[in-house]
Amino acid sequence: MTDVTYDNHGPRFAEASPEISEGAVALFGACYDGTTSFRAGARDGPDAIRAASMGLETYSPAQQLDTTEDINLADLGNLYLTAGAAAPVVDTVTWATREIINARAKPLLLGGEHSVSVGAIRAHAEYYSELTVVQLDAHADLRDGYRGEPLNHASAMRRVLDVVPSQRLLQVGIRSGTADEFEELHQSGRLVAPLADELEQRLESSSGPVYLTVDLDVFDPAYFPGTGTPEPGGIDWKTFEQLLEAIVPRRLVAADVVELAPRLDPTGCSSVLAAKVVREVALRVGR
Ligand SMILES: [Mn+2]
Repeated sequence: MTDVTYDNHGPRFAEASPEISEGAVALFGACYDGTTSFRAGARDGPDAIRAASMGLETYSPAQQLDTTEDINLADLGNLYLTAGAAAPVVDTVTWATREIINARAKPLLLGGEHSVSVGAIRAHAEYYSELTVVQLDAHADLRDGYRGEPLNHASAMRRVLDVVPSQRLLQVGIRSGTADEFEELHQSGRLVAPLADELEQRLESSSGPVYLTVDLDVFDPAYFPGTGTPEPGGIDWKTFEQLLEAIVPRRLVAADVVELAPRLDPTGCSSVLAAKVVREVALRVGR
C-alpha cells in the first residue's frame, strides 16, 4: 500500500470542512482522463464542480435538507495521481476509499473519467459482501478492454462485474452500446429503464448497501453538453431527482459523480448541473 496524499490547497465544495470525521460524507477528487477516447477534459471536473458550488444554495428544496446543517460534509481535495496508465490511478482510488471507510466516513468520489469509479467500487465490494451497484449512465461500459487497455472508461462496468455479481449491478438509463453489449444487458436482466418506480422495485428485491455511480452523460446533452461522450435521448433534472429518491437513504453508503468535462461547455451550465447533482447525492448519502 502506497501513501494516499491529497492536494487540498484549492477551493472546497460549498462550505465543506477540510477534516474528515465519523459519519461525514467525504468528497475527494480523482482528476484523471487518461483513457478518454473521444473528447478529453474530465480531469478538470472536480475543481469545476467546486467552483460552481459557490453559486449554489446549500439547501435542497427537494430533500428539505441543507449540506451545512443536516449532514457533515468534508472535502479532502484531489488525490495525487500518476499520469498515464489507468491501473495505478485506480489502485490509488481504492486505497483512498479504504481509508475513508476505515475512518467511518462515507466516500463521495468526484471524477474524472468513469474508470476511476472502479477503484471506489472495488474497496466497497471488499467491505460489503452484499453490495448492490446502481449505475446511471448513457453507456453500457461493458467492453472487455478497449484499445488494448483492460481498465478503460468504456470497460468500467465490465471491471465492476469482476468484483460484484451480475444480479447486484443495475444499469439505469443505458441508451448506447454495441449489439453484444445490449444482448448482454437484456439477457442478464441488468438493464433498468430510467423510471423511479422500476428502480425502486428492482432495489426492493435485494437487500444490503447500495453504491451509486453517476456518469453525468446519463443526462440529455441539451442539459449537460459538457462531457466527453454525449449521447442524445437522455434524462432531465426531474427524472434524476426521482431516481435518486428511489434509493432508500439508509442503504446508500457511497457514490461517485464522473465525466464532467467543463471546458466542453463554455456556458458553464454543465458544471452547475454537476455541482447540484453532488449536493443532492451528498445529502442522500449523508442523512
Ligand atoms: Mn457514459
